[in-house]
Amino acid sequence: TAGKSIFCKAAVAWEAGKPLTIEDVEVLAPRAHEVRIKVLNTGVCHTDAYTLSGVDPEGAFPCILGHEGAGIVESVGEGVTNVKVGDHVIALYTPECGECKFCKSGKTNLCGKIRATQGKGVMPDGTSRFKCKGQDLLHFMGCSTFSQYTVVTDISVVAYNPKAEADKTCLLGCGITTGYGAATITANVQEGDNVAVFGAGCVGLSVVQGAAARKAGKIIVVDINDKKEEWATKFGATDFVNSAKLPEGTTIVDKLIEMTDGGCDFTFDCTGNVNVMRAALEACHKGWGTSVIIGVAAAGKEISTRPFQLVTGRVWKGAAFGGVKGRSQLPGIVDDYLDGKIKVEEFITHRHPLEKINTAFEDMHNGDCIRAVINM
Ligand code: NAD
Ligand code: AHE
Ligand code: ZN
Ligand code: ZN
Repeated sequence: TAGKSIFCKAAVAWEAGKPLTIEDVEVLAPRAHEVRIKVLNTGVCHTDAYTLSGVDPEGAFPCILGHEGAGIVESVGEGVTNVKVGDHVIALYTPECGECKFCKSGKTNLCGKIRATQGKGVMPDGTSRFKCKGQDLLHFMGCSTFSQYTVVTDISVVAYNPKAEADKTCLLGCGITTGYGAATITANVQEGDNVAVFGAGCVGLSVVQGAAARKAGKIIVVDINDKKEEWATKFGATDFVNSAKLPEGTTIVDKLIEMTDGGCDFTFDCTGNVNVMRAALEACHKGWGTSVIIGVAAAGKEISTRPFQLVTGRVWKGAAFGGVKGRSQLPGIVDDYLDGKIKVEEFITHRHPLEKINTAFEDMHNGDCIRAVINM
């Protein structure tokens, strides 16, 4: 099929705030340094809902959302050497070119090579590979996994051990890797460290899993949904606090400082709420405590705290994709999953066929869902 369009089904976001609609789309052939993937499974991440809601300053419509997907390489364009037809792959919204200033620095997993066009919803040559009803559809986060076939740049894809199944590995394309990496790479949690994790979704529970792997001391999960206590415990949390049910006059910051003899070594925001981000920073131990922002906040939202919080040694940082370098490190994480060192299927609470993808968005909003996996 090299050089030819494929016609398939995709969930299209025509405009912000509206449900997705299943459409017949045309997926053009991959051009030079592009890869066409038959998507087998995709997770639905909170970030897909965030962009669909209209609060993402980079959100552009109509588009095909989805960035947590796995599948098989269907065809490759000229010059592609890192994957071949038939490879089992995960799409990478954080690509790795290995050549740009970011990649060469060794200091970050962010890659600068295609970020500008990715943010505009187009391929590096400035055009789209999707057509529907006579118009172009935009790509999303360089992945667009809510389509049965998608085209990505070669630096945005990585092959992994095919013994691992796409209906699990898709979640390593975002949620699980993001949280696990934030704990083990960005924070580099050490044995005995006291940790607080705000927000027990797939991302927060993955931070818990990473902190537990590092034999952290206290691993305190903070959420406003009591149903998350059982989930937190399952992934290795030692304590659970419902921040909406504290006694009058006690803040979550007071509570965490009391529980950890002065504050946490590391805290993580996995909610995207800027007030939570402030509390997470202020619950850090004076002199060294570090707070990692993972949650994504709406356009116009800003974080604030008294500068004194930083003067007295607390550190505010953040990470995308858990600081994980997709092409060099993700295959090893898949192997860790196969070796039983990382839980993956435990996060899956719902499964739906592509036609029911809007149900996955409803699942996310009703509080009983950790991850819904879509069968394409
Ligand atoms: P989710 O919706 O599944 O989970 C969020 C959790 O936060 C829920 O359990 C909810 O009850 C809890 N929560 C909401 N308000 C709270 C509050 N005030 N205090 C405490 N808990 C609260 O989301 P997810 O898919 O796990 O994603 C979490 C966040 O991380 C989102 O903002 C998402 O956009 C972002 N994200 C960022 C990256 C990255 O690379 N930086 C990657 C994936 C997701
Ligand atoms: N488009 C938003 C920012 C969204 C954002 O921060 N995305 C994260 C990944 S979330 C995955 O669920 C990310 O990778 N950020 C780094 C980057 O380069 O986008 C906005 O505010 O404009
Ligand atoms: Zn995501
Ligand atoms: Zn790069």
